[in-house]
Amino acid sequence: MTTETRPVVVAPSAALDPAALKADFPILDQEVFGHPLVYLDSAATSQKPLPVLAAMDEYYRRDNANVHRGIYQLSERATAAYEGAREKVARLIGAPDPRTIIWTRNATEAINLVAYSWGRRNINRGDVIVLTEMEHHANLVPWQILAQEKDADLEFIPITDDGVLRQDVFDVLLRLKPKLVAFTHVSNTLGTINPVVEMTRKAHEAGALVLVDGAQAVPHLPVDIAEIGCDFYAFSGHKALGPTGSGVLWGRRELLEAMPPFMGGGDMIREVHLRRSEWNELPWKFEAGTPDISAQIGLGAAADYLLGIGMDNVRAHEQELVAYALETLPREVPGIELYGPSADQRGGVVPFNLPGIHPHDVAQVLDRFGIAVRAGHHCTMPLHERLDLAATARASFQVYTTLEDIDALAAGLKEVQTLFAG
Ligand code: C6P
Repeated sequence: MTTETRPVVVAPSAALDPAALKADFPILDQEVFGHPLVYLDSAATSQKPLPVLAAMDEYYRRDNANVHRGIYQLSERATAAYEGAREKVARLIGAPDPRTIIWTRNATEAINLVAYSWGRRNINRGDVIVLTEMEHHANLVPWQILAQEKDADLEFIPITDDGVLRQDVFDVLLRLKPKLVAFTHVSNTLGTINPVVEMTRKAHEAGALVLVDGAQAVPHLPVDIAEIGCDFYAFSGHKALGPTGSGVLWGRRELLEAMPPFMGGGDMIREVHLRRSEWNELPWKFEAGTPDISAQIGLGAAADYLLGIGMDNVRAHEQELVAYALETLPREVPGIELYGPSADQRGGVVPFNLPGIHPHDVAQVLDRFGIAVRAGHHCTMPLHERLDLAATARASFQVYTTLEDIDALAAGLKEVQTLFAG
């Protein structure tokens, strides 16, 4: 039986009802060019549920004051909400100690923090850092800057044509005794879920530290830092149903203790004299200046929301969506090219191309039907080079994505083909 004629077999994920959850996301209840909005760009940023909006609203309406500074009710309430959010996020990723959760603006800042603070102290001339061909620029450029400054070497784990990391080559690269291995948990472009536990174990056996970019993992699957065993884990809040401006670096406590501050200023100090200062304890040593208080409070609410649904249920739902998309799109949209591994090996991301039509044109026409997808290189230019693709279009999912959204995408793509055939 060919892919075209195979019936769609997807088990419904009983524990999660995306149509009901949609009601929690007011932004989704709108029309675009006269069509109901079909939002398929959650890998770029997710939409925000009512509890997140409410938590931020409450902070600004009732508690707005700076944190850790005022000895008065508003500041105490703001501080309690801000620090409480740290505990919620620690629960979401299985971090045993909330003081090892460092607030950042996003995953990019979290990775840069490690590159500047740990990297500048520990990477020397000739040292090797191992990355992969599928990294987002956020987990590539900071290491390029560091390697150029320190005259260190970057090595890359290649991918197969299906977008899976070549573990055999990783094993060979580990013989170079790298100081650091940094890789994404889930690829933002292909959706590949990398074997983080096994890769971390192998890297540690070779004497390397491990940084995992979890920007596309935390929003979509159960993440347990303790089980992964890595040394640093970075992610953005805005992809995990939280607000923009919220992000996290988790680090192993003894490493964070030994690292110098990334930025200097208020709140990150214990004592300041004219010619020297003493640093605050964790996590505040890395949080100079007034933080994005409402954003981190919103992220705490997002963590509660996701935990309330259950990350196993989120993962099961996205697996169902990916399986459905991988079956439906080739059947309904003749000639469509799909990239990436099988549904069981990928998160909620489906990149594609319609031969002969630029993905920007595809996205623009889809927009006229109310369908939002991303088109371009998705901040993974080296990965696109490796796959010999100038660009791709990408549909990406979240808890509120339904099978009907994928049907709408298929119908929209047929319209694109008709338009460009004419
Ligand atoms: N990927 C996408 O559309 P920031 O911008 O710091 O919130 O996230 C950076 C980042 C880091 N790692 C991975 C794996 C990512 O996917 C992203 C962001 C978005 O795919 C925007 S380019």
